[in-house]
Amino acid sequence: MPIKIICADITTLAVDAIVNAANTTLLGGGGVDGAIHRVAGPELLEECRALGGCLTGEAKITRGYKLPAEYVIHTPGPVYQDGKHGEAVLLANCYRNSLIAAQEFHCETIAFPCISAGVYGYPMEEAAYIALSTVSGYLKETADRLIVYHVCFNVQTEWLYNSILTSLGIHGGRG
Ligand code: AR6
Repeated sequence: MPIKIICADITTLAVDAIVNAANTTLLGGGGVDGAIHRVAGPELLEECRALGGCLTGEAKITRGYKLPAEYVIHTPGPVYQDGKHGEAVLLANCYRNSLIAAQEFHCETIAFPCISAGVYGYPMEEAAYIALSTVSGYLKETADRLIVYHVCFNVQTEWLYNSILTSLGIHGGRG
């Protein structure tokens, strides 16, 4: 299974597309969104302005500008309330729609952060489970040849992702 778990700063990765855990304005913010805009430079914001925002769970693609990645796929995750407001479906949609966008742009490699698990408060374990089960389900369904990196920002998260991957019976890999 072409799923890899790595511990890294997503802005340093020379993949075809990195995914931005954005907000619905697509006009930047903190967390991974802020980091991506800082490295990409002001042209990214300019392109984002022209997109007119994005609904939660949907995804829009831009160029990567000064990033090593060719494209950025922007997807606003759900704000976690109590898990009873459709958060899981919306979060799964983020992963699916990002993968569809990557496929449309003929990407071979894509890197995801743990969407919604920072500022938006999604419990990390549930967010990681949704990430891995959605991506592996999509790759199986579509027989897509994409290599998907799940980028963890610390070793605890990396450990969690690896244990979920094992519990799902998926053979991933590092790096
Ligand atoms: N590389 C990889 N992962 C990162 C990086 C990085 N450089 N920086 C943070 N993370 P968050 P959200 C991890 O808060 O919860 C913004 O203001 C982080 O540890 O970036 O979806 C947007 O504009 C966490 O595990 O995204 C929105 O308003 C994960 O990325 C809002 O935050 C996601 O954390 C979105 O919140």
